[in-house]
Amino acid sequence: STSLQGRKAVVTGAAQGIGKAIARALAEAGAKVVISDINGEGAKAAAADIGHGAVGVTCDSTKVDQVNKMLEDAAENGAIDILVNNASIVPYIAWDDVDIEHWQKIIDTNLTSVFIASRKATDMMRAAGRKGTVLNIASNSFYAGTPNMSAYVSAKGGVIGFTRALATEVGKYGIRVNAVTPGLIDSDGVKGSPHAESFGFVEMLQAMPGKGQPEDVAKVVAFLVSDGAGWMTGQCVNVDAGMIRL
Ligand code: NAD
Ligand code: 4PL
Repeated sequence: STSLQGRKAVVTGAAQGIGKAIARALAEAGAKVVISDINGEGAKAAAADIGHGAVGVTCDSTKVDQVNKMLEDAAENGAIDILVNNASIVPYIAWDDVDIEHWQKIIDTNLTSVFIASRKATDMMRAAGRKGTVLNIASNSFYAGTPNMSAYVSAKGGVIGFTRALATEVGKYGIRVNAVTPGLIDSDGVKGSPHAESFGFVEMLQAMPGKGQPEDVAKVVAFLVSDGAGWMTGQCVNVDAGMIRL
């Protein structure tokens, strides 16, 4: 079934954009959702907008202590059932401007954060004997080698590698680990960035023309974290209107 009734879920970076749409889709499917974001005010506003008992909390996904506490709180003396690692920075930066500071910030925020939350969440699931699931938001830029985001593309490749490895490590406990690779999406972050100028180009490559919306990703995520996808793990599902043909 695709119902998430009674499940406890955490979505990181969910104050806006794709994360917020995922939080809404999980809440509408019956999950109790914690919206975690470095922008705590935005997280609380998103929770109020979504309703269904969603809660917004402040948490920097790069900080081990903050993430561990956020997940302990969300678990309410048990374990969460669903972790969606969505928080990330979506930079637009010419290759000539990519320095070590940029590289390390993006690897930390977009890749190491996924390890930090997955380490804690899967440890808690195992301790509680819970067959939970982790869903990572990667990007089709890993396949396309999209320009002006070299550190980002590298981090997302790392996320896909980690998805495959973690699925193996925790499969014996019944914990599933999957990823999705959205194409360019008209999220809050993209609307206010130079990426918004790229829609014409990516639509030309898509089998189906159109601007990808956060909800297009959220629907697929809601399925992948449900029991309907119970025999899927270690997979990476591409969601980009056919821009990339795997
Ligand atoms: P967005 O910029 O609209 O939202 C990102 C959210 O993450 C923000 O609320 C921000 O506050 C939060 N965040 C950033 N750093 C954080 C940190 N250290 N700790 C906690 N929260 C933090 O982004 P979006 O476009 O909705 O992207 C969401 C996800 O989808 C990201 O993983 C992104 O890489 C991925 N993605 C986006 C696109 C796209 O075109 N928009 C395409 C493919 C993949
Ligand atoms: C194809 O993940 O996958 C722009 C910005 N274009 O963040 C992305 C493509 C962007 C992408 C992405």
